[in-house]
Amino acid sequence: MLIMQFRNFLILAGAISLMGACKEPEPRNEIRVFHEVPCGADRSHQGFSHMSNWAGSSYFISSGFYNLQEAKALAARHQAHLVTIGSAAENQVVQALLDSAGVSYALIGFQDEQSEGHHRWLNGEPIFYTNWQRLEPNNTAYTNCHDNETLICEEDAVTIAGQSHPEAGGWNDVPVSLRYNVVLEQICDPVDLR
Ligand SMILES: [Ca+2]
Ligand SMILES: [Ca+2]
Ligand SMILES: [Ca+2]
Repeated sequence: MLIMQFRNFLILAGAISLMGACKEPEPRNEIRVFHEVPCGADRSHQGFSHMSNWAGSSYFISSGFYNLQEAKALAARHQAHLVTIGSAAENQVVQALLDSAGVSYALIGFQDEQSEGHHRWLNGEPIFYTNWQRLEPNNTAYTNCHDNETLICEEDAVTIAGQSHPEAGGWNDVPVSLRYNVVLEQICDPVDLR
């Protein structure tokens, strides 16, 4: 009897250790998995012509044109923010998005509406990097300075330029009333990717 019980115990122990051996290995590098998954792919692409993923964010470029106020509303509707650019590498990612969509200029989330000359990211992100074009920001609209008798010479929104511009990837402050393509950014949620 005791021998039988011991034999059953050995069989059970063997089965458990076999189950353990078949278990899926844990992913060793979660960051790598995180970056490779197109995290924005399941979100609505309606109204956006291209998207790309980089370092845990998804980037979308609008096919339509929006001024700064409209762009903020667009971002809120898509649970995203107007793109923030924190490094030369991220600047390159955003410029490449403009180039793939054939866009010359697009609004980014940088602005100085509250305090002239004190540019801030709309989502409150710290400023690690800027890439102003030569003589920018100049806060001066050389064209379209009047709109229905109202002076709109101030420039408090900011665009990034595509490859057709001699200073491609460079930033320029522009009037908040003018409409441009818009780049939105979504921070991917790693929990969604499991
Ligand atoms: Ca960013
Ligand atoms: Ca300004
Ligand atoms: Ca300017």
